[in-house]
Amino acid sequence: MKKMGLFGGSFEPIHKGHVSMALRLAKALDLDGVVLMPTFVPPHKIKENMASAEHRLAMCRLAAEEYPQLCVSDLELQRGGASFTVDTLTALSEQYPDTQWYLLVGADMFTTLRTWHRFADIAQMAVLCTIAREGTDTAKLTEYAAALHADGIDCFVDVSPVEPYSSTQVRERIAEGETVADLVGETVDAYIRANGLYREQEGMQTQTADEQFIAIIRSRLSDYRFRHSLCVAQEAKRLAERYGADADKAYTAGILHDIMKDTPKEVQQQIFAEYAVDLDDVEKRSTTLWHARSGEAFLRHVLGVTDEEILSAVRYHTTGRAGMSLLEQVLFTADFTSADRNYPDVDVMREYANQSLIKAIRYGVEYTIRDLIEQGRPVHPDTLAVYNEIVLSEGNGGQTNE
Ligand code: DGI
Ligand code: FE
Ligand code: FE
Repeated sequence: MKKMGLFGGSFEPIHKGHVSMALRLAKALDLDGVVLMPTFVPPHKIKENMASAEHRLAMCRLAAEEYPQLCVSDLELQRGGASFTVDTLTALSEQYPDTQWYLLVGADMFTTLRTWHRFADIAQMAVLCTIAREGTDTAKLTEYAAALHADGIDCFVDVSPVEPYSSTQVRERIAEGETVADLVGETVDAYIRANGLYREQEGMQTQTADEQFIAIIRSRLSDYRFRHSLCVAQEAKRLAERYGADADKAYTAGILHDIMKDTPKEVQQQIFAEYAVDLDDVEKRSTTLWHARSGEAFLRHVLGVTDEEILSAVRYHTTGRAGMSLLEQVLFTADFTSADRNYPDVDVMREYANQSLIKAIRYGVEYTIRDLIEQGRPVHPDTLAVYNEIVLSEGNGGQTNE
């Protein structure tokens, strides 16, 4: 009969402490080998700079390479989802008949074994083993083992500690730019470096473009305006889905549309000068219109946004224009109907937005024009052009003519 150890763990990453434990067990119990079993890590537990299952597996294989006693199984990773130890032992027993299994668990986990799923079956299929780490309460360990023995359960406890390394320590040192070859060995260290694993920048690079844009507007906008932008993004996405526009672009345009809204006038003027943005007469007078023009220029020239559809949606989000694209219509409307809006007839506007974008845009434009007239402010020609376009095309702007 063969004697095999089973050592499961997230191995994130595997380090010399793990290897020492496996080798110590193999030697102490004269095992034929030890199977290292990287476990599935549930998605909600994966932090930004964690390595993928493939990387964890590859590092285990590298660590095991120089020791003939060690091998690596991807059984639990293949299974996906969380695995119970009892299922893994059952599968291994089928795969390797005539084998006595020795289950190696960390000292901290050992004293919880009785609570494991189908513990009695685990104890039937394997001898329960653990090895102390520096700092382990060994008295507690031997006491727990004695109680198991008293119940007729086979176990093995080695109280002379292995190196006190931990995966957390390895990741922290890498994040601080320090070398970890002494903790994980040369080959694993080389693998980590070659793949840029566990570095803080790695997490940054995996940020999506939208996440980066959100971080940028967060730093440029007030709490109120930031929240508004996220609400507009959400609403633009919803309207895009409803009306068949590109939902991803709508979301991005929503995040970005007011990016210059809280930027001082002098800074916006600099942008106009630097990027040769020509303002027309109404725009020159109405500083409330500036953020759409400076926003477009900032996105194009500073942030390097190249998508012309997004750029023009931002440019025309305040005034609208005749012949608006679908994306422009979606953003223009979302700016009126986003969840944060609470002007008196927002409900009417939302109802219209669900009926037709044109209906909503008309209502919004009429509202704006009326408001501007009341305040004696100029109406931008593009805004008048949208109004006229809709009224003329619907043919029901009141009476035909005089
Ligand atoms: O940036 P938001 O507050 O989310 O909304 P917005 O970009 O629609 O800006 C609204 C402001 O812009 C509001 O003060 C009215 C003004 N505005 C909208 N259309 C026109 C306008 N101002 C002028 N002068 N002419 C317009 O046609
Ligand atoms: Fe705006
Ligand atoms: Fe807005």
